[in-house]
Order: sequence, then structure tokens, then C-alpha cells
Amino acid sequence: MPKAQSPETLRANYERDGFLIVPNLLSGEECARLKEEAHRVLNEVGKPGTTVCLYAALNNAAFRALSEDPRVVGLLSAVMPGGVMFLNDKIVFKAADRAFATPWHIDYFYWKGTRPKVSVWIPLDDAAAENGTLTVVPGSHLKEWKSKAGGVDGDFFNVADSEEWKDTEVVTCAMERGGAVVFSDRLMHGSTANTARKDRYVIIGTYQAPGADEPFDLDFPARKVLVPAGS
Ligand SMILES: O=C(O)CCC(=O)C(=O)O
Repeated sequence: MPKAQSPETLRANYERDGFLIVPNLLSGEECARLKEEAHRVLNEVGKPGTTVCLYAALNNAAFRALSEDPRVVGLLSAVMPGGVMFLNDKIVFKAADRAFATPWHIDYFYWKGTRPKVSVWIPLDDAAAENGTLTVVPGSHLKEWKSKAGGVDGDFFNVADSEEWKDTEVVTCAMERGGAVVFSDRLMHGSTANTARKDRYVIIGTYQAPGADEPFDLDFPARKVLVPAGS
């Protein structure tokens, strides 16, 4: 088993690359249980035909527990020196009949003008290039990305120069279920198509430093300070 990295190393790597890949955060059994809960949430609150369902923690105790699980919060504490506040989460799935690739984007365009955020992407199925895993461009969080000229502001797939990197610069985040990708909202990322047509369920939690509510935050009633600033 590889030696766990120190918080200092995690933070240095996160600051350099804009993301961390962390294997084995959750066990296979935990992922199987969370996948059952994901089905429950999708049936109870998901819109018909949807592949993205917001507010998992708000609607489900298992996802609420995951949002504040010490393993998740411990990782976040390493990369968020100003404290950790849960904002919201979402289930995103691909399956045999939902094989779409997610285009390149940065999440910041979705919540422009708010304070920086960090997301934790956890696959509940083993995830590989063939079934739609996450793809990231290391270091891209350091670039000032702009919307395409003439594009709609706030359309977060509408990034200028969004194909300027080489394929060799892309990291395909293949991992067993229960691993995690911790990534900056400034990081260019997407996901591959599910050509294998095998389930790929993920839960993505989004966090920010604690602070006074911004108008954007008010849409997320499950928000909660987990590590106060200065602790
Ligand atoms: O999990 C995926 O397929 C993509 C998720 C993503 O890019 C996002 O939530 O910003």
C-alpha cells in the first residue's frame, strides 16, 4: 500500500496541478450502498430522464454523512487553509443509454464572481476512459480563462482557447470506485464518453472557505461550516 502523502505534499501538488487523485478514500461496500442511495435520490427528486441531480446531501442522510465525512474533510483541510464549508453536491451518472462525453469547461464560469471552490469527485463504480471518467488538464487552473468572444456569459462550456492543449497534456483519471479527484473550480476538465456502456455513477461535493453568505450561496440550504477559518 503506498504511503499516505503529508498535508504539505497534498497542498503543494494541488497548488501546482489544480487537482489531486486520491485512491481508496471509500471502500467498495460503501460505494455499493451509496449507489443504492443514488438510485433512491434520482427516483425521489431527480427530474425524469436526468443524468445530473443536485441536492443529494439535502435530500438523503447517506450523502449528508458523506459530505462531512472526516476522510473527505481531512483531504480538503490539506488544500483549503482558510477552512472548509460544504456548499452543495450532485449525482452525475452515465449508463448504457446515457453515454455522453462532458465537454471541456471550468466550473468557475457557472458561479462567476463568487469565492473559489473545490470539488471532490468520487466514482461509485470503477471509472475508466471507456465508461466516462473525468479528464483534467494539469496546471490549467493557473490560466485566466475567458468566455468566447460573442458567447453567452455564464455558459460554462463556452471557454475561449478551450482546445489549446495537446492530448498528451490531458490526464484521464481512471480509478477504482471510492477513489477521489479533488479539483479547483478554475481547472479545465471534462469527461470521456461511455463507449463501454457500463454504469458510471459519481457524487461530486463542492466546498468553499467559510465566510459571509454570498447571494449564490442562498440556493444551497445544506451549506455548512465543517472547519472554521483559523482553526
Ligand atoms: O462527472 C462528469 O462526467 C463530469 C462532471 C463535471 O465536469 C462537473 O460536474 O463539472
